[in-house]
Amino acid sequence: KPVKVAKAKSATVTASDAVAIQLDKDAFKQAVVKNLHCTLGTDENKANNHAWWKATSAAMQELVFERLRTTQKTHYLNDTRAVHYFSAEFLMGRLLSNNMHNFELFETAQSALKELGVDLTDMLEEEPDMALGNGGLGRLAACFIDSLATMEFPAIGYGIHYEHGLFRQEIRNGAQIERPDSWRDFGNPWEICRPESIQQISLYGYVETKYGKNGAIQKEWHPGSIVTGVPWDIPIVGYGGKTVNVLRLWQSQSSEYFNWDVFNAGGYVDAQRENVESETISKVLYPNDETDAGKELRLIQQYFFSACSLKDIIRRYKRAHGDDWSRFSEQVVIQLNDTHPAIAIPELMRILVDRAELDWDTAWSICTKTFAYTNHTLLPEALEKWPVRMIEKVLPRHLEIIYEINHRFMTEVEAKWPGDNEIKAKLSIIEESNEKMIRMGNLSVIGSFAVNGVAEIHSKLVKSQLFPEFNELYPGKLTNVTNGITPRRWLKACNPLFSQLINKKIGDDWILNLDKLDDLSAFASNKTFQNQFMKIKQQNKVALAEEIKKLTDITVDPKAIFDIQIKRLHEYKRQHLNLLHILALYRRILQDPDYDMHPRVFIFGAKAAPGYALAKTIIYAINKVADKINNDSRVNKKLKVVFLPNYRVSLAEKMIPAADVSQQISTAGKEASGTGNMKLALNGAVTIGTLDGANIEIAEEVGEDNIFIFGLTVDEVNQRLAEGYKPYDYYYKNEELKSILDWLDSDYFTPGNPHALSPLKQSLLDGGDPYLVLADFEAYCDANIKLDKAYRDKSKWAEMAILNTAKMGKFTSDRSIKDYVNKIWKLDSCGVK
Ligand code: F58
Repeated sequence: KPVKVAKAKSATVTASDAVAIQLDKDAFKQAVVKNLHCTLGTDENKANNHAWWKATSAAMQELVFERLRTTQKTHYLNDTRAVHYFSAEFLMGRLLSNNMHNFELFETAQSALKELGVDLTDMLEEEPDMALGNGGLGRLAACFIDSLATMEFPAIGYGIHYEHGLFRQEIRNGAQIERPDSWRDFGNPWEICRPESIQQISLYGYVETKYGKNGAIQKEWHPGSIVTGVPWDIPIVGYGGKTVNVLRLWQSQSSEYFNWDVFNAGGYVDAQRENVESETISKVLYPNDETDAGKELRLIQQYFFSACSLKDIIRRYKRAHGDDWSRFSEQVVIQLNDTHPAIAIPELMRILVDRAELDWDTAWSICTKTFAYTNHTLLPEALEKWPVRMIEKVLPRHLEIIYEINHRFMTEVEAKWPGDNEIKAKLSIIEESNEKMIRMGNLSVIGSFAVNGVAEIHSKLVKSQLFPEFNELYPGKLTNVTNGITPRRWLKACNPLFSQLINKKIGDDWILNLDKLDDLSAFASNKTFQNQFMKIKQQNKVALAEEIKKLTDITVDPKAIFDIQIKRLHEYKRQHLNLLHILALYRRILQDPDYDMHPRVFIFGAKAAPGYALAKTIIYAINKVADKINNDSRVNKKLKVVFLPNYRVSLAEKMIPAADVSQQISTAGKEASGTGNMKLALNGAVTIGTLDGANIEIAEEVGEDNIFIFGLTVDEVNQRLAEGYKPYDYYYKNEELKSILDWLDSDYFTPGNPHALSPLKQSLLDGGDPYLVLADFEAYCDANIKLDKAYRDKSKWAEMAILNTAKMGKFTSDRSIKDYVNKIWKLDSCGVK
């Protein structure tokens, strides 16, 4: 029997009538069972949760693909301008429950499956996370494509179909162990392979200079190898189920005909090796955050997906416009998510100049109207540079083009600052260091029509510290778009109890218009509402306590404050500042068993880059301190420490709804924006944080009474460093701090293994404490005392927490996308009937 599909009215979308496709419970049951039988070849008696998950996904897929087809047809017929979001990372998490929520079918599915004897929540655990990203940058891309589809903007995400996503983290004896992530081992129901759209790209080889008819110089690249890119499409369901856009991820494959010369010449083994190498390109995601790996394979990954995506875009453009390039930049805007896809700039120049035979100026004009670039970091070690020698080897023609771009740009600089070689050296795409390097940031600024930072303060620093001369040269090019998060995943889906309470109180318009949450402000001091809110928080905490027990065997009291720090492990994010404060509390309770504090559970989730030794030491330290504290009956009624292994999107969804406190304690000026800060506040956690990244805007929204701000500001940090910061001063001045650091250095936490944690102390003292942990320690402890006091007043705390949720309207990714659309992309939405 065919699935019953009914279309709803398509007037102005509000949350309650946004349902484009409705399936009743019986139709849903039928669809699932049909797929169990016909797609999986099993039946109700034999099916385990995994089979049910696949059958349910397949049932959903029928709806999703139908809308995908309609969306693509509509976009094609309307020949719409579209944004192409180029990102080396898309941290999607799980898709089934998200797609059910966005089709407004979650409750239907839940009751349908219940009647089939299946618990939906348990079944959803079968889906592996699609962890094709490291952290904030990759998750931002995932939130953005959700908002783009929800607001019905023509958009396509382009990235890499990694065989292995971010490593799975195990904790053994307190230390991080990396295990491969194999998210596709048992098949992925959400991807469709599109062999009809395969692309081929070139690598290596040499460039031949030729002379054309009227003596014009022509360049011909003779590649050394050719790699095939196979596209996999993941449907991106907008809320309301009307528009379903696509995320297109490229998988590398060796080409049938590449290296036949080698083969024929008898080099069979070499030929095989090259085959293996081309398949290696999309094998694994580099697990570094905020450092640049500088590896040839990473450069090839970047070129591989950028070049495949450009070819795909051009194929589509030509279908509608033939060889008329004049409308290209009207139809196509490409957003570069950081510099990782920046090699697309010289690649488009190559296609326009060498292939389409446009003159340089025309080509450059098209190029610089097509690209826009988002910067996500100011950390010098994260700003990408590639050795000239490496680009010359891998992409010889691109190096020539980069030199030409730079040569012409230097003429502009000379015109603006005649004779100023210092500025030239600073702005040049080529860094004249020992080993000559290509600066991808400079290339991106020069080749784009817009450059944005990701929070107000960050964009200000991009303009004043990172690219001040560019800002002078191109007034108005540098701008801000503050990050955001999708409220569908990060409130509606992950916190059902709270979202239902909100719906009851103020209706469900907030799902598409997050500013509506402000209507909750009127109830923030209402005792009944406070009690309802606190009861739900408590239920969420009980659920997380059970998860903690299951994952770590640690028992925690849900009545304690749940204090959460979840993010990549990095010195600038200062998990070790949190740890020092925990040690201070431990010591205070040991010295005074009646030390007055509300019981508190400190919960961490964090992965460290495998090669980042100090980050791994910090994880080890947290786990070792946790072991001691959790097993010390003198303190463990008041204090517990939990490190949850393998932090990822699906774990975040369980932790965030249960948080009382959100730790956002980076050194001012270092965290570009942060987005976890927004997710936690949206779910009613109160932030303790520095004036850094989006914390500043969060503080503006919630008001200073509803957030615990502490520590040095950006200017104060710079001043301290300029004066010559001496961490030893703090060590000798603060007796508590000194004792704690010495304690860490003893073998108290690592019995039989003294000095295992010494590198930590070392980095904070002799290492110069580059992120000013010691300078902020005292202010942090004071802020924590205030927080602890505030928590004791239950009603006051509930009011603060509710106001945090109420004031998060600004931080929906729908608003970020509207900002991109208005400031940069200039797109029209395209309603899909
Ligand atoms: C993050 N960057 C920023 N990079 O650190 C964070 O403040 C911001 O909120 C977020 O981007 C979104 O704008 C980030 O996640 C990476 O993971 C890169 C991966 C590839 C290597 C370089 C870092």
